[in-house]
Amino acid sequence: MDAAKSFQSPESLFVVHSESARMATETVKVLGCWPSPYVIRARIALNIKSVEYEYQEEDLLGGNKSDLLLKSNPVYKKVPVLLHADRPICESLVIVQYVDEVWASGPAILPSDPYDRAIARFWAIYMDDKWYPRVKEGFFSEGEASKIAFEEADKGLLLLEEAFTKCSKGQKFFGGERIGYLDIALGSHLAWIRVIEKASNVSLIDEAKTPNLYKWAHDFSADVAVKDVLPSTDKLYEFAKLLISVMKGSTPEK
Ligand SMILES: N[C@@H](CCC(=O)N[C@@H](CS)C(=O)NCC(=O)O)C(=O)O
Repeated sequence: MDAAKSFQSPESLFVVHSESARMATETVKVLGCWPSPYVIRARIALNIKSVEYEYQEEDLLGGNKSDLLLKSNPVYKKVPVLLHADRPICESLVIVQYVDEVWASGPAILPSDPYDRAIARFWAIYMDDKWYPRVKEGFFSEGEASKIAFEEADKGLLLLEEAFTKCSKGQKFFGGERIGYLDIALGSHLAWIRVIEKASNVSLIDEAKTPNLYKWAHDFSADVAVKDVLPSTDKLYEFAKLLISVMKGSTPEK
């Protein structure tokens, strides 16, 4: 390698460091919707880093997205959006990684080892692309379609139980002794999982079938960075009834 090219003067290092320090103090705003597991991810990441932020609730059910949301996420028009120094960052997992990098001096969210980081990203994509869609399908469909979807979701949980054993290396969380990237990716769904278990009379994260995930779910929900942003089962259950009635165009059952 050309030594002259790789050399960074002490002055330029100072400029780089002071720029990232300045960014860490810029204003932070989250556009969200409280029942959204994806919004919960962004909020947990900010809580882990003790970042203060303004929160703006979007009325998604009423179909009233703010101009700021439409302008900030013109591609998907979805929450969450993180506005940092008025610049938008979209997609929950991208936001979690961004928060980890900008507030790097706080507790690490992604694993430090590149291989562990790659594995964590792999399972997070699996959860979003494969596993959670089956859970949702089980909930929103009926009869045989619902049964098959829940069976697939169950198989996915067995894979995630195995992934937990490997990633946690005998510790409390996927990320070790503290909540990390995969904890946030899966844990953000816990409130909906409990509601779906109650409404559909199924057992997903089950003490007998997935004992490690069962214990993990308890520890995760009780964590200080999580407990105030994860909605209660009762509150979310009421919302789920409303959501279904809006989807069916009817009045919610009491
Ligand atoms: N892949 C996105 C999913 C975000 C998402 O689906 N957000 C939903 C709320 S849970 C939303 O904004 N829906 C509004 C819409 O679809 O118009 C992420 O991880 O951020």
